[in-house]
Amino acid sequence: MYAGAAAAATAGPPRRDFISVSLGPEEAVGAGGYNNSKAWRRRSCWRKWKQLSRLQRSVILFLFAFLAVCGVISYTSMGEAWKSLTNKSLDDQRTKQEIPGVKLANPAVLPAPQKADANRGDYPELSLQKQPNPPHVRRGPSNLQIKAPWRDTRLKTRHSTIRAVEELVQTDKGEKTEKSIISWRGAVIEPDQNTEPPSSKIKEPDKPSSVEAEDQKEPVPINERQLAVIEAFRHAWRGYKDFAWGHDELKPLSKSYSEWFGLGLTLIDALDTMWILGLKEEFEEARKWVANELVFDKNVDVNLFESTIRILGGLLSTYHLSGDSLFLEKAKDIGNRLMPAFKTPSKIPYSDVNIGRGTAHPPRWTSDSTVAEVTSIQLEFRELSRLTGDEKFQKAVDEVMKHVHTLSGKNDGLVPMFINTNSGQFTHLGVYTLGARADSYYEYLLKQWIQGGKKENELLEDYMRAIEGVKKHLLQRSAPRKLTFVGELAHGHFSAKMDHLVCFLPGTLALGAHNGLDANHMKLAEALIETCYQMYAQVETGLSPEIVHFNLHAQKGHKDVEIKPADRHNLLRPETVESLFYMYRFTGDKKYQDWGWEILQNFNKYTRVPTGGYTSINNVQNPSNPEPRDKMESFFLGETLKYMFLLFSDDIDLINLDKFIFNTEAHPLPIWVPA
Ligand code: DMJ
Repeated sequence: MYAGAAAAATAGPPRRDFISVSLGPEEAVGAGGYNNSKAWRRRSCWRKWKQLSRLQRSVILFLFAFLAVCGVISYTSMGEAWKSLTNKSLDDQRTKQEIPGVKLANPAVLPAPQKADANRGDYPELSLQKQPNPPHVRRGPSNLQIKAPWRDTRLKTRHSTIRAVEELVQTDKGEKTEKSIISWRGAVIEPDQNTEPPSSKIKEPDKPSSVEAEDQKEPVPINERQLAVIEAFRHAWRGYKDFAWGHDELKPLSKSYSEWFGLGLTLIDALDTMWILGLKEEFEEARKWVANELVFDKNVDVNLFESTIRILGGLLSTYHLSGDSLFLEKAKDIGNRLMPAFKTPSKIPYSDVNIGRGTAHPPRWTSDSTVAEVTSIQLEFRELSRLTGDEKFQKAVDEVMKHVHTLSGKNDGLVPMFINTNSGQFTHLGVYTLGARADSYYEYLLKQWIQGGKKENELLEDYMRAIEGVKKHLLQRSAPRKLTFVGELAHGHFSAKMDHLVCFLPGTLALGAHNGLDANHMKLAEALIETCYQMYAQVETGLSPEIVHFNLHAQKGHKDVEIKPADRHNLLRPETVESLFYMYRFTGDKKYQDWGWEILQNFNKYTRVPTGGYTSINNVQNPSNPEPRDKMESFFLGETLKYMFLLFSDDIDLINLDKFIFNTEAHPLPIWVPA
């Protein structure tokens, strides 16, 4: 018994300033004494309550309610503070620890990228609607309401997951673990989850009824194959950083660099890949270079097409993903500097522009431009107009498309490879290919139509007609495996030659079918991607050459694919991996991931340079000496590794194809009226 209570029970009137604890009915005091029974207390409280006026009762009730609300709020914010404290210390520990086996090029923790027009935290919630307009930039149309593919929490989860899987891979080298790994934020990673045999279509969740609904989706954890892509990217980036920082291309063997335009091409091409892969430190460091070192006011000739798809496209997509207006400012600058290219008698642009002097010219030996080049800059210039409100960019490139639409010299929608900047007419008539010099004309017909909300009928007409032209004139089957391939036509003669570049086509056909075009396009895509895969699988190194010739008749001891000595090189090109990505997204058939995985392993086997970087090779037929060429093209980081990473992902919202359209350099730009 509590001593004070015992004293009260025996010593007269109760004192009200202490707590009494009664242990049993027998201890209750008789009538007239202090009655502390529960029933009595309840009755007495109730009586007191009844005696209060209505106003007093209301005031008391209000106070109770107020205290309850305050209690809930302070409990929640304490919880958050506690959580962020815990996370911060985990983050701190992590940044201090080096990832086992993965040596970062620069393990320093860099400051968060600063927006040119506002302070912002790391990778904030991104919404085009919410972004403040940078100075002098007009708002885009209100129908564009696109969110970045993930939110802050999503990216953070990804970083922690990357580390968890890295630890798994490093500790387990070679042998498979039975265990699931749980990251510190609770994302479960099944070590074997992506090595299963082909199964069904990716389960597409129901369309979110609103953007908010989409935001609530759980991020899909990174898997081992994606981690291998991240590792490959970091290895390539290390070479670039150590030996070619700020220059156009890495020469990984001679540990030096080459310049093409002198504009840090690899760095700009790789920006959005770093964002998508979640490589925050690398991104921030590159962003710093763009802010402090990237200057376009240079007396240098650049190729209009290449600088549009790589630089303008790269800056625009990075702007959309990061919300950082620095990239839009740079995009405007280069866009304006490229405009002199359109000052030609026909308005068909010249191939080259001096971005410092504001002059443009065709190549020295001709006044022709390449058809693919003048018709594959539209996605970027149109988007620049939408973002800036300055219609001159879109007007210039739309005029080119309208003009090409009306031209004669096509063969059932197939276009020649050259167009004259004076007359505006096709030249070198009679040669038709889906490879070099014509390829992305076809790709951009479809993609512009999608970008603009599927309203520009001339683009669709030209695309549909061209695919019919391909079927009629260029499709053939090889022997012995009856692989469907796209050959070339020269003055009525069919050639069984196919560039690796043509392997963009299965992906484009699949994208068209996904957007409601002829379902047979998907069938054709399936046949063609098999062929593109065989262009790797039938070769000694498992890597495709630049060009193959298909056998049309079975010959003993011959495969479908023949390679000429001059065509044996591999430049680390993306087209097959690009199409594998589309095919996997739209079918969910895991064989496409497995094929991509084989290709990545072969890149690692034959093109990886131990001191950092990857190199093009001269001979895909000689595994013991593939003859490294000492050059890492910027599209290896801009395209090949990005498409690999996306191919291995099961997250359809990681660059949702109903919201983004990839330019021909794999830079995602928003669809103006998303599906
Ligand atoms: C890239 O620059 C682009 O994909 C372009 O469309 C074709 N050539 C390279 C990659 O192969």
